[in-house]
Amino acid sequence: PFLRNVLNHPEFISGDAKTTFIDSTPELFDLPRLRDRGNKTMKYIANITVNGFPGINQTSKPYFDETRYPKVKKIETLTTKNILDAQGADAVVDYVKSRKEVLLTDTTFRDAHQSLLATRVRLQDMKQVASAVDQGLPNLFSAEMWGGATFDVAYRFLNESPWYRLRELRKLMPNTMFQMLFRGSNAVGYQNYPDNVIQEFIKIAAQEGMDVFRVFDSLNWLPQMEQSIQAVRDTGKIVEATMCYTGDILDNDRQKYNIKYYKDLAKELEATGAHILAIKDMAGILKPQAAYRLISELKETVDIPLHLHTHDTSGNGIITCSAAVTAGVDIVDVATAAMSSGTSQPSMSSLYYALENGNRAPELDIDNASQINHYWEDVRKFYAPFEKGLTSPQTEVYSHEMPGGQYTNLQSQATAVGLGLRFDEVKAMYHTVNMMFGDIIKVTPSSKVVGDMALFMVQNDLTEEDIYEKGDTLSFPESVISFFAGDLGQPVGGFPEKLQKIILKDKPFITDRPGLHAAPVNFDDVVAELTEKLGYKPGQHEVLSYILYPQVFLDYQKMQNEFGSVTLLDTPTFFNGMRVGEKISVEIEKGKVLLIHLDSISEPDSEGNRTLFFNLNGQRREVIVKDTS
Ligand code: 3PY
Ligand code: ZN
Repeated sequence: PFLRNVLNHPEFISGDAKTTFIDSTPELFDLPRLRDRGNKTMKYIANITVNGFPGINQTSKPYFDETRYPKVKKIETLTTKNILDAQGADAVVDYVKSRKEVLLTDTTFRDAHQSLLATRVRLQDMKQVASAVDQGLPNLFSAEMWGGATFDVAYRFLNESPWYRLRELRKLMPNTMFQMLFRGSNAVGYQNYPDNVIQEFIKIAAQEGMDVFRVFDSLNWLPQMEQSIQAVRDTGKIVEATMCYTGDILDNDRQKYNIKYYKDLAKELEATGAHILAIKDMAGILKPQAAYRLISELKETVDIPLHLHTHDTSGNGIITCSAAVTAGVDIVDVATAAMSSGTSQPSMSSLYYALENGNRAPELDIDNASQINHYWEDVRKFYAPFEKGLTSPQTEVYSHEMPGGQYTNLQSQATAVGLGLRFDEVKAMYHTVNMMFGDIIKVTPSSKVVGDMALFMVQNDLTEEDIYEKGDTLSFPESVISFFAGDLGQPVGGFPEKLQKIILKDKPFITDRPGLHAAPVNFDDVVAELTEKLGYKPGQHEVLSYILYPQVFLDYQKMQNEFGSVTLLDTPTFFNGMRVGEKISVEIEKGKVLLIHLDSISEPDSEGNRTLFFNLNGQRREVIVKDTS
């Protein structure tokens, strides 16, 4: 399987090459381009081999057993995606309502790894299982594979374009509805964006293949969701209007978020024209009895289908889902077993058996699910350095209420500021801060504000009393100031005034929608600015990425120029580089393979540079790298 080039092409060797040879086989003549790709790829590998991947402390590349690729039986059936494409969003809603069985959304490609592996799962690993999911699990309602933190993490840490991820998976999964998590006016970011950015983002995401948008606001504040909900409706795709669940409806001592609160909110969300109502239990604190009551009463309150999202942090996720199914929930979120439980979603296979023989058991080919699960059992091992999650159920989540996706992140943040060993204190402080803030909904980005404040207080050994007594002299984290200024919208019941004064000092605050204060972005100006920076006219998706994450996007472009697309490398090589004597192959296009062998690595010279001796498709190559390790 050597790289085919003109000299070893059979027709050339046999002397049969005609004058039309170049026209009919142009791919043989782009050797310089392939060589350039090869050189850039080796440069990346050389760098990682010598200096390691940022944030990974492994000293040598681990050995892994051969991956078990899934062998699924293809099941022919009409899917939700087929219905959406042929008949539109309302037909999907009718289909969901007509089903007796509960439907499932598979979150493996998004929330599962966001919650377990710091969002680090790469496209390459999703691609190898994508067709198996599409063909083997066609009864899924949807696959959640985009949005939330995956958008910026892909650029920031994986040198991967989230748009490319969406397109590639779309090709491999033509019969599965794709679902994304959309943070309302905060889009896939951590701050408020102008309305026209929100609208454009949704339009382009829908064009690129997104089907279901779960729109939430981090304070459950409707004005921050309305623009997004309407924008999704305008695309003809499906919008899930979302209520984030916090508190405990069955706790009589904690009635800020009681059943009436959720029922009233459900009616308001339905009135926006949403197709589905999502109940987003981002921390996994919806206890089974509460789930039964909440779903039962919501079923009587609204006509649109209900979609439950929970996390298994407490270990009670399956019971919560099962109670919700008994109460009539239409769709629930689960993840493939090997990527489930703990701070992730409950296991798809476990829920299957929990409901088996009941009258709402999901339609699921459990053998296909097992095949897919074996694959993930193997692939999850590649990401061991990012495993900071919990190895056992944590019922203390009922007290700190930290979202599943935040837990590992906050743990890393705590470690980064030297509080790794005091994480228990940080969790307790997280609860204290929530109560100081007036008991707010905590989900990205409001959860980040609570986390930042908790870290700030533990780091500076501050108690709640200290904040009230000497708050005037403290400089609070930027995110906390911005939150109290109303930049994320208004919390349920308003801000606690005394604390707001202490934190804002003389800074003004707003009580209306932040979007009303944000001037629309002039896209033509941004295109011009970005064209100048990139040296080519960007696509609208790139313009959006630049607006949302200017520096992150430019850094990604810089990495692309230097190392080419590293998305295609296998994950162990991407994170660990190569061992001396190892050979890898990278299929950079169909039938075009780079065969890379690392022969040796020199000792550092007087300037600390090492030379790596590679063999690329039979040709010797040297790459010099500064050893900064
Ligand atoms: C996100 O916004 O990324 C979340 O997963 C919130 O739960
Ligand atoms: Zn979640």
